[in-house]
Amino acid sequence: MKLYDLELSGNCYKVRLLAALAGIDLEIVPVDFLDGAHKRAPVIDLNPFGELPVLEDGDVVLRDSQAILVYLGRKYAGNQWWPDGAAQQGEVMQWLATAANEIFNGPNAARLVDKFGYALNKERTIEVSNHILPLVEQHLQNNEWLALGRPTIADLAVFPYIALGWEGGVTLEQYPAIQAWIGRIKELPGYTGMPAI
Ligand SMILES: N[C@@H](CCC(=O)N[C@@H](CS)C(=O)NCC(=O)O)C(=O)O
Repeated sequence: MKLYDLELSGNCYKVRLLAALAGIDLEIVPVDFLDGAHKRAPVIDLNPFGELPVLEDGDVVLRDSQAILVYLGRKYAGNQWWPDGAAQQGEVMQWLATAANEIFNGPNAARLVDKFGYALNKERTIEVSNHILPLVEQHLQNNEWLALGRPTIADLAVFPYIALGWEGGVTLEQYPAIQAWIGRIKELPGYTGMPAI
């Protein structure tokens, strides 16, 4: 099973992290992102959106880190990381949506501006971050994990760009419960990091 990967991408890291924690074998295929290799064949043929990560598992080809977490969790990790029940899936899913919306447009986008020079509205990235981080903090003041009272792919989807936000000027001093949660994630057996986390 191949993961078309960029080491500095938090979206790719989510997938590498689940694989490490759940003992899933991944062949990492590094993509020369700076040279635009994700916009050319063969990667663009696998993902016409021109984005990483992309997972190739035999005939199954998937884009989007959240979708890949669901697939790997369901297919290769029992129901520990992605649960079976409808209510439980909904509970996890609401955080996957948060990862793809507020976290993507907040801390992730702030980092894209500062670290990679993307021409995005930096002020807006800070506004979005200042909206979502207090909500995550409030949730984690009363819960050890984002969903189901245990580590799930909800945590793996939301955590990377919150932890990387400092590279975009989004720091966590005001958020002790988030800091403690990041500490708990780092203690999970099999945990692996990425540059800047
Ligand atoms: N919703 C996608 C977003 C993926 C995404 O934005 N990936 C970035 C790298 S982290 C990318 O490939 N961007 C394309 C570009 O900037 O040219 C996911 O969660 O995987």
